Amino acid sequence: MNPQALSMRPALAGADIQALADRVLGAQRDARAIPKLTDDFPAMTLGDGYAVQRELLRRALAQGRRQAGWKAGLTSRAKMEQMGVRVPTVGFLMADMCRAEGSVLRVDELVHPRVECEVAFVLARPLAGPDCTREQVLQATDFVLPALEVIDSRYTGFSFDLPSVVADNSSSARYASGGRARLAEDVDLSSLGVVLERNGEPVAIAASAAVSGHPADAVALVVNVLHELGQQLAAGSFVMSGGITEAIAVQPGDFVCARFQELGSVALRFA
Ligand code: OOG
Ligand code: MG
Repeated sequence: MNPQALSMRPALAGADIQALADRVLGAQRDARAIPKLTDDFPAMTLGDGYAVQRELLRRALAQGRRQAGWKAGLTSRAKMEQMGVRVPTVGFLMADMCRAEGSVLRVDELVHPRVECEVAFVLARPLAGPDCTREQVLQATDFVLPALEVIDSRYTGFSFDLPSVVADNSSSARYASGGRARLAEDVDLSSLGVVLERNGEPVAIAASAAVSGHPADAVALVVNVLHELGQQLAAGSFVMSGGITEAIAVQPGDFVCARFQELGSVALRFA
């Protein structure tokens, strides 16, 4: 990887950012994989990745689509090891990416979907960086609830590096929340057990501490990255704190359910 890849300073020209946003959107629209962006743009930095992501968000808002919130990505060791990227990322969530719990998702609208189980936060108050802490997140939180994220890298083989995955909005595709909403102070978010099941079989088991030591730390990370990008979390934001276990691939016919201690369960079906 290029040594500047971790830099938040953009290296590419504005026209390149536009062209890369076109590539990502084309792959999303056609549900077909493309080579990771750094293959053609080896000088691309993390800052360029976020510049592409910001352009994707700008275009979505310009179409009248509504933003629901943000997500953290690559916040657990299981996810970092699975993807070979060891720097957490953020991505945006649009309201039209949300599906009701229990609903049926079409696999052919996506390239190669995978499912993750996550703790989601809904904020009562805005949060801004820098130096946002776990305590500030918990104080600003209205409630927490269990969520499934369906990620779908637009890159061949679900294989990427840091600038490329950030430009792909951290593989965001769909999400669903469900279960039981709880006040953050009523549950110990550092030690909630979760079982991820596919077709009734447990495929991954972990505890919420796998996410940055505490899922609220992952939300603080989102706030601090957004600060670097000149943004903040609005009141009412829906924020996903990142996959607790590794992500699991799904095929038509699969039924995926995450059962959380204290928070209940959330499920999706694939066709
Ligand atoms: C990047 C997105 C990771 C998570 O929860 O860790 C993510 C990927 O693995 O494709 O959403
Ligand atoms: Mg995720």
